[in-house]
Amino acid sequence: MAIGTTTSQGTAPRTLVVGLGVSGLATVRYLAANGVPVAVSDTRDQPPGLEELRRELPDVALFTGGFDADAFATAERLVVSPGVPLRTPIIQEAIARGVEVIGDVELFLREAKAPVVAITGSNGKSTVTTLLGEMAMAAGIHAGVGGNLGKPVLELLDDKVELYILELSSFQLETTFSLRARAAVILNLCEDHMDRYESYDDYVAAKRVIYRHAECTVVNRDDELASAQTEGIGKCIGFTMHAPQDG
Ligand code: UMA
Repeated sequence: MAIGTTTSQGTAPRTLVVGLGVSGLATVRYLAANGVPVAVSDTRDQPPGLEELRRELPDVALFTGGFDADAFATAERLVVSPGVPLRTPIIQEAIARGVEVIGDVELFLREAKAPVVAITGSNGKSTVTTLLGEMAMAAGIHAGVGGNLGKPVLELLDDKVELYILELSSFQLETTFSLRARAAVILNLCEDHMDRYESYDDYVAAKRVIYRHAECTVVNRDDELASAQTEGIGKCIGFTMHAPQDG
């Protein structure tokens, strides 16, 4: 059901936000605040961010109860929420047409001015992210802490922030291309979200994006897959539950 089909901006929205949950709402707010024509599509009739969107940005076109074909057809860019699988046919069609498909983390990285520490893993990533945030605070560093653990990354953007500490899920990493982390870690790997991936290798590959272009990789020496292929990416620091070895 289309419950909004026009915008007050006068032109067809060029950016379509796919999914109106926590990250979708933050994305719409961010784009609207920057004057970018935006529309939203969600498969639910009553997506979680509906009331807030209506209240704050009543002119933003919203298509609910299914992914609206016209809204996708006119979009030049999709900002896809992490919970929406990229294999969704209408998203695959957009990719085939050459439409840019990114996530909120990618938008964030294009704007963030402070270095990023990026944390992923199948388990323990929220704990490590929170702990690192506490350590930064204790060291007097103004840190922005968020991502998959709750606060959407676009809500962290602030010129006063000296260091961003982000928990990133494999879903978020699938739509992230500009990550150049000051330090990146995959804490551990085990089968997770296998309904979303064709194979365990696909899931691992999604996670490994975190190491791409990292200045420093922090690797779990006890986890072969999490620590593999980090040579040549930058400085590498290992951790282990066993007796440490060289490097
Ligand atoms: N939606 C569709 N079609 C679909 C799937 C979803 O329209 O096929 C819509 C839903 O109707 C809903 C919206 O998309 O309105 C929800 O989007 P979302 O699932 O991406 O959830 P958000 O509220 O935006 O929260 C997301 C993360 N959710 C997921 O990755 C599933 C949150 O992680 C994260 O905290 C938040 O962004 C802020 O960054 C949660 C999570 O469960 C905690 N993460 C997984 C995990 O930790 O294992 C990866």
